[in-house]
Amino acid sequence: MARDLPNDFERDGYFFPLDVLDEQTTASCRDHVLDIINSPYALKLGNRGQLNNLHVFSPYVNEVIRMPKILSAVEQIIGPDILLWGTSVFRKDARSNTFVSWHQDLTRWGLSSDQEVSVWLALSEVNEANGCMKFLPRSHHLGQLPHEDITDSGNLLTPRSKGLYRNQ
Ligand SMILES: O=C(O)CCC(=O)C(=O)O
Repeated sequence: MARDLPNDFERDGYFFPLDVLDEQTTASCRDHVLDIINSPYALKLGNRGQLNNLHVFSPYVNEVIRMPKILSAVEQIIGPDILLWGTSVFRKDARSNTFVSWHQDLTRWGLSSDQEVSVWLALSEVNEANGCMKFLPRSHHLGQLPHEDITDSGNLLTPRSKGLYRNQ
């Protein structure tokens, strides 16, 4: 079946895969993010498990998120007037118990307009066994649903004071 980004996104709530970063850019981006995670700046951006808004701090990240392939995909969904809401890095180390609990981004961010799209960039190999992003296909047709936050030390969305990386 032919892929059609805006239609597939509207039908399923996601579009995957999108070939954006070449191998070299992926590796350099991963190294750059790891350097930040291991630096004292990680605490200014959240903690060593979830770092937010790296683009404000890192010109390199700021450049990557504006790559034409990314902007073009976003534009096909919400049009050319694009406002960046934020950037986040979720760290899922091998054999760790870290995960991101089920949520809808709009609800988490306190937004109500569905003129929003999240771009998820994999900075390492992604498969079902190693913590890939999961979707409930077509669940967006149910609209915004109430959330229950799951408090768990491995949940990267658990407030910092109770999370795995609380002291780091
Ligand atoms: O990486 C994940 O498991 C979740 C990421 C996520 O929630 C997001 O990109 O909005």
